[in-house]
Amino acid sequence: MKTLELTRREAIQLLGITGLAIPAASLVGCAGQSDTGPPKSPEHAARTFPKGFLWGTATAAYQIEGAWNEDGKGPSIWDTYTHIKGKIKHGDTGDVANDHYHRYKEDVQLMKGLGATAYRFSISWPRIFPQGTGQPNAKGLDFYSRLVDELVAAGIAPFATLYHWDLPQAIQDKYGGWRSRDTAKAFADYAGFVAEKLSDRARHIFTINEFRSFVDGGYHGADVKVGGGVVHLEAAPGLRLELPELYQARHHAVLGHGLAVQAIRARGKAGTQCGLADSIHSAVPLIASDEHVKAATAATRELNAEYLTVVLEGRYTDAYLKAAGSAAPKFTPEDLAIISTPLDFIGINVYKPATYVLASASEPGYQEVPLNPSHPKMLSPWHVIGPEVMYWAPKQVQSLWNPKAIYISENGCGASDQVAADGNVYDTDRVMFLRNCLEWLQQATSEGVPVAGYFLWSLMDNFEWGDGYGVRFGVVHVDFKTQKRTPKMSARFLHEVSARNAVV
Ligand code: GBH
Repeated sequence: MKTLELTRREAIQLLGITGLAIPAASLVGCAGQSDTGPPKSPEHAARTFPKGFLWGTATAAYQIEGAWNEDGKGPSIWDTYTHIKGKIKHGDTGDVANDHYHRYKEDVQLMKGLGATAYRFSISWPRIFPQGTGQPNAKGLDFYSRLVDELVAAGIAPFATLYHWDLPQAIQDKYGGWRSRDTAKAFADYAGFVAEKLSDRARHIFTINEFRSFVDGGYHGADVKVGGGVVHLEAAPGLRLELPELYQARHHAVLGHGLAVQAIRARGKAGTQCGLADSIHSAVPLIASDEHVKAATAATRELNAEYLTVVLEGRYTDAYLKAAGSAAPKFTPEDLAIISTPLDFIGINVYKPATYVLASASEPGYQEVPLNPSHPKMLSPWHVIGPEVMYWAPKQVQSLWNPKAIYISENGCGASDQVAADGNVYDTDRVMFLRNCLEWLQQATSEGVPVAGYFLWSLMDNFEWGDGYGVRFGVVHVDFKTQKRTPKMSARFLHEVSARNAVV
């Protein structure tokens, strides 16, 4: 059934009543709907999300906390990296960032003001273990403990991420970071410690955020073709290793995830929900008919072979190992069993389609469709617009791996927001982007895809890695000179969505 929205005049014509003054209210009554607004079709009414669906925002420690060397925190590889001249636009660093370390109470109130029911934040490993391993730093743990208490008191469910890229510099120095299995083991020890201390209140834990970004970006670097342009990807520690070492680092990262899950289960409070947050590479069918939909799902499985697929299936795909050739990672069957330790949920960060595909008669059964150079983008040069991925990504996760629960652990967009003369921030592009994404997500949940919550990236403008403070992702504007926070129009939008549990 097609959505039928009538203007008052059309309704009058349809009813064949002309020349009569009919009060608007009685027209609404004709459609048998509520007493305000235009008539609503059943589809309209069904723009709701499942009962208990969580609405939240997401952030990461290095991007907002600041206080980079306070209260006994050890340096992370991002502290080192941003302090190298020329690495970050405008020489920006996360030294102060949003000063969230000191302003967390105010920031939790901001979340409350958004009507948020959940919050995804990350924990800085070197705040808790300044040397990466060994003696914990009580003051570091205390910060997160106070944050979690504050969230719980505000009725906001804390979702903690253990690793959002800020590896202790000591671990980089001692072990060469993710080049070594020792890093995976140290990560598990840290994960178990945090679970023991916080999982009585933080009932959901994400191990690792976006393997590809910090492993491929940090150990190899890449130039990615996007539409007509090329995006240069680099992350701390900014190494340029050969392929065999890259493949091995990838393996150690998923191994670290698996070991951490086991440590959380062993030391966390019973019933702690454990998963990961990965930026799934979802292949979107250019044409949504059966053969292309099937081909796209197969493509998504292959495009995630080194991360999600091995975590959820316990094996590297044949095509992945074949393509790697002599660079393929070295691993044991025991490694694979650890890596694929069952999870309670899967978090997917969804910003854009990885690619569009069509079915193909030749191997591997699908063909990537080159992106038209004129395909529209949001502000970030990588941010190709394709909101239908918010339907296909969770749908494909369900059909490939059938998890108990899926979270959209990130979705959002960068913009160049400014405070207008009237004090408002009119981020119309962000509201447009978010609404389109949520329309598609709602279609997925209405078809029974088990998405349990949505985290908007980000609560507030923050340190956007290599782009510094120039690209703003927040629904709250931050003036980095004064630390003044100003909710944008998108904050108002999120509040409405959360209050109604529906697309608005
Ligand atoms: C997230 O990554 C991060 O988790 C978060 O910290 C960050 O602030 C936020 O998004 C905004 O960037 O290969 O064409 O995709 C976003 C996902 C994945 C986007 C890698 C950039 C590189 C270009 N990122 N992607 S492409």
